[in-house]
Amino acid sequence: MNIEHITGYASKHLGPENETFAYGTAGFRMLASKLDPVVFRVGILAGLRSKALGGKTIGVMITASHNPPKDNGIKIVDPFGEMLEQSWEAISTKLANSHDSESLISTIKEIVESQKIDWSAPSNVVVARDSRESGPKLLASTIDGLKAIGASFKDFGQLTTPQLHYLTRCFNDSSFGKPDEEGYYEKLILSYSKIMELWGVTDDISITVDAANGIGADQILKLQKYFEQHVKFTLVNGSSDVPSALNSDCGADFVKTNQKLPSGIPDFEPLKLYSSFDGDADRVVFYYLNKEGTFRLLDGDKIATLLASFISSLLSKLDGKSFKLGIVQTAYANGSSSNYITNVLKLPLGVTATGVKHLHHKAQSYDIGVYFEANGHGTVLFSDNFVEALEAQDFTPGTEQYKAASTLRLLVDLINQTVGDSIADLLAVLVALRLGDSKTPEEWDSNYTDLPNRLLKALVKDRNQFKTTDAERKLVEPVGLQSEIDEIVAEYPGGRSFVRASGTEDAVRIYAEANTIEDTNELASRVSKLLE
Ligand code: 16G
Ligand code: ZN
Repeated sequence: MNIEHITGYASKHLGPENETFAYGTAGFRMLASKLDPVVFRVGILAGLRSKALGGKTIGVMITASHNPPKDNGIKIVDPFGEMLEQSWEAISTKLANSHDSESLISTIKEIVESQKIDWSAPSNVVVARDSRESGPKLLASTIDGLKAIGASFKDFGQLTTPQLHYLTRCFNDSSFGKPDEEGYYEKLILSYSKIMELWGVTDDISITVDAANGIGADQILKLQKYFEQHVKFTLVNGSSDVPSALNSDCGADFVKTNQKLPSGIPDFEPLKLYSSFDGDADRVVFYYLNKEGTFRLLDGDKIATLLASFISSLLSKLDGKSFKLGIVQTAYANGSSSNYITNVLKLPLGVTATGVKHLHHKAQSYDIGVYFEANGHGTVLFSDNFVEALEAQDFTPGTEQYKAASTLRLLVDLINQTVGDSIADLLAVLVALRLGDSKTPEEWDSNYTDLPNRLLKALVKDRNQFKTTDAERKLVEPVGLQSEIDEIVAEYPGGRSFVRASGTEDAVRIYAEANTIEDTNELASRVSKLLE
């Protein structure tokens, strides 16, 4: 370890004296102006993580997703494209808070020792960023961290978050795909066009994409070149070069939170399908105007049920072979969607705490695990067992069984296996609509009707006092609060409400749903009064 070399770089990225950073649900995320010392240390950490794994490639993504343009963030991606292993979150937090050179060196030494890192081991890192104005400078500081410990790195410039996850996986597992941006698009077009060919679909499908004025816009334009003969994308809110426009009155988070149309769609046509990505294109939601001209949202819950029904119908054709298909949601899933999954689709339903890593982990317990957060982040995971069984299938070409098995095998390639991906999910939804039972946005929407719901935010003195159990659906602390919530909820037919501390903001969130809008609003406001 060349201490002088490290401290030379560190002197350019000293941390603030009285600030504490924490690796949260989505890595480190805050005002971009505060991030320089943090990203430098994350660069070091990514290098160390790679050394600890004998030189496996680690990913680093600079993004603040749906957050405002003045924010930014950074997160680390593990070799198989998953979120950083949990035990390393505490290690990252420790390093991020080692503000001066001396404490930085001693924390590095501590990590090397506790993780039994061989300093001479190779270290490989891939980095990318979204379209934010603060990105280039923060990327340069991250690279300083990598250089400080002599890590090898490859800078992919601007990518969506799921593209960076894809690349990280490819570098460690060549069977996953070609480790460059082109490889990502090629994998999508190949699987999509083969599915459509199998089913004899020759007509074009058209879809409008609101790209939140983020990196998704650039990538949709590149994608269009590959999909020329299959899907016609109409891009709106595509100004990724106007930093102040990012996520502003548009994008998946805006549409889901406000349950209304984004700005920027000039001629909104009834009964046509529209979609919105978030700023780093790892979330997608859909919507349409019904005949009466009312806005109808098709959120993550609706995506999960659409994809699960389609997959379930394919599985039912593989006679003689049975596989376990399950859905994973969080407490924010609409109660109607959960009832539909259990009572109509009759599929096992898992509920986990908020945050992709929890859902992803639970989804891995099924042969096929469909997981989506209501906000539109999610994917479908196919287990190795299942893929092997599909590859070994010997159905006669041309039969229904053959078509079903081949479609399932191609879906494994189409749907991003590492993380939720707006582009891949969009294509999977288009496939499910074209080939499944629900053909139109209205038919898709009519599977179940969402219960009215409300999400409020409360500022409290110390959000860490709010401790939950049962996948965040019940408070254990502050003691007594849950029974007060239960008493209020019991007064409302179809009522459900829960309170949890946000993992990304200094606030507590209150969710409520009930059979009527009036009841929902009243329930939400009475529960939030308990927090005053
Ligand atoms: C993060 C999570 C997202 C979750 C959100 C909840 C990842 C990659 N992202 O953005 O899945 O919905 O946090 O935010 O895990 P909250 O804790 O502030 O409610
Ligand atoms: Zn995002």
